[in-house]
Amino acid sequence: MMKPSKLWRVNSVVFSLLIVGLWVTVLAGCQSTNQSSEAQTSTATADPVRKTTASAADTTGMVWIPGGPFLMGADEFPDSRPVHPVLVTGFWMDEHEVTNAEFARFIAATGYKTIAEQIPNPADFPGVPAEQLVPGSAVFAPTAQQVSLDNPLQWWAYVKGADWQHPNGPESTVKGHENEPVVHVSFTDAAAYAKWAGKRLPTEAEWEFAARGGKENQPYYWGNELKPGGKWIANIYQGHFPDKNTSEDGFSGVAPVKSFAPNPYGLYDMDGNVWEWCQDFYRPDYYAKLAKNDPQGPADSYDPDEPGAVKRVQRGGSFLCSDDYCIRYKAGSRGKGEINSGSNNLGFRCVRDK
Ligand SMILES: [Ca+2]
Repeated sequence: MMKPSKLWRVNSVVFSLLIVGLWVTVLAGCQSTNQSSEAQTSTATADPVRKTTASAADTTGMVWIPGGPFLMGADEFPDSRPVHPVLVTGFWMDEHEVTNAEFARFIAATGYKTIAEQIPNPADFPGVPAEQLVPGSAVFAPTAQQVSLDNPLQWWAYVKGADWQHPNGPESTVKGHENEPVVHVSFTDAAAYAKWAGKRLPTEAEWEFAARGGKENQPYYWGNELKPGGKWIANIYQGHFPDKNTSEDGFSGVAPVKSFAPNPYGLYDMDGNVWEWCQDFYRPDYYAKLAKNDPQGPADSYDPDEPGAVKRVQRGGSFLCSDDYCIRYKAGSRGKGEINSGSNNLGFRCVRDK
């Protein structure tokens, strides 16, 4: 599967698709996204972030990840090669993805407005008529029949009024879904939450170390088999993408956190459910640097598929991942997304230093 990018909306002025405000996606992994540069967004979020209210020492709902050496990466994907030795210092990590209930507390305390709730800045979308610059976000919709998998706009739509409180559009709600992961959060939004909570987003190396759960490298974070013992153990996609989701794992969309068993560290849903933001900039060539001790990622981002976009790493895949299409839920694989874009399969969790 792939991810939509609001930025694409800008670039696709030449396409009539723009008229309906669709975002696009990029490569062969599921990713999501939208508009402008980091510098532009820091302005938008400066105020809400200043109110930091959470206790600096509170590790409630977090688990201690001991740290240590591991082999990072996967040979299967060009941007996760080479597999190389990395040493990670111990840290605390949220045991599950940030939920709607948790995010609601952040909003109530700060009045923060997510990117999806803001009117896109016309300067970021030259040539797009003002009436099309409406708040919204990318929502997956299954196609009516089998389609070729080369155009994500067939199953991703830019939906006016879709945001974290309205995951599927203005008529939808998170009421009754408090325990599900918050979605439609951009990197900018996730970073603002983390700062408020006295936490931070994980580095890509921390995330992968935690997801591996102390086990040696295997195709899946949970082991060698996709479906050990005939049982689905993560919320991914079954059936035929993107037209027929058989939901054999029990969920066609997001699952409440802790619906599946935790990994050896006590972490839930490191695989599937929703993509999770990491703090590192994305570059496909970063692993060639062989950064060893607590890698922090490259100094800037570059994605040849969308060279003008500032992107950060995403990890873990989502409920839309399968071996049919988006296989980026597999161990060591990487995702990426433009920093101001969100979608209904993208969330995050936080970490805290000792
Ligand atoms: Ca599922």
